[in-house]
Amino acid sequence: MGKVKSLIDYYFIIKPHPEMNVSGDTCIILNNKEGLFFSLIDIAGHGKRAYEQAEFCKDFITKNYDDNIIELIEQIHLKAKNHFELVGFFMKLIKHEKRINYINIGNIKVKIFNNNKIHLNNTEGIIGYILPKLTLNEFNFTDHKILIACTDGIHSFFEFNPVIFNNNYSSKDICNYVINKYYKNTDDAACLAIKI
Ligand SMILES: [Mn+2]
Repeated sequence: MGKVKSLIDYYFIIKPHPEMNVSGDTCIILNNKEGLFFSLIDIAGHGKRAYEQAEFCKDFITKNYDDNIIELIEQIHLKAKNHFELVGFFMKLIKHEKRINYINIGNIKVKIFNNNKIHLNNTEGIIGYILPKLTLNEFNFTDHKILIACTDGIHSFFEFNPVIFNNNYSSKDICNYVINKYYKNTDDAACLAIKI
């Protein structure tokens, strides 16, 4: 018998700066033996150059992520240093242990919703410029929750009330809702939603 893959509903939407057709915000999702890995990054600036730097990070993360989030961020920092700067949210979801491990460097907002709302910690710093000593954060969950991560192209007061939508709202619906309601229209924007 083959192993049954646990299905996790996740989705992301990237919206470029209103005067551009490419974005310096991007999302990278990888699936390895330990679980799913998600990263949402926002390169400083926007337009073609930011897009190319984001593509570089996407490629680098895809090739180099080996289950160690701290090591990965330190490697990106060294690659970016003196070239470009970024903020990023990096997390690993180990669903059967009902746990996520994460590091969120800079100003990406990450909120977890069910009946109440929890903000995940941010670590001050800018990858490629100033990186503090990194420690992995842990969040344990007991029941189903909705995680939403947004870059600063989305108003930071974004809200999502699952009671309004009932549980049939997919991660795609949630992303569309957040983008339609809270997109600033002045910068690249990215929204990632995961039903955990
Ligand atoms: Mn931004």
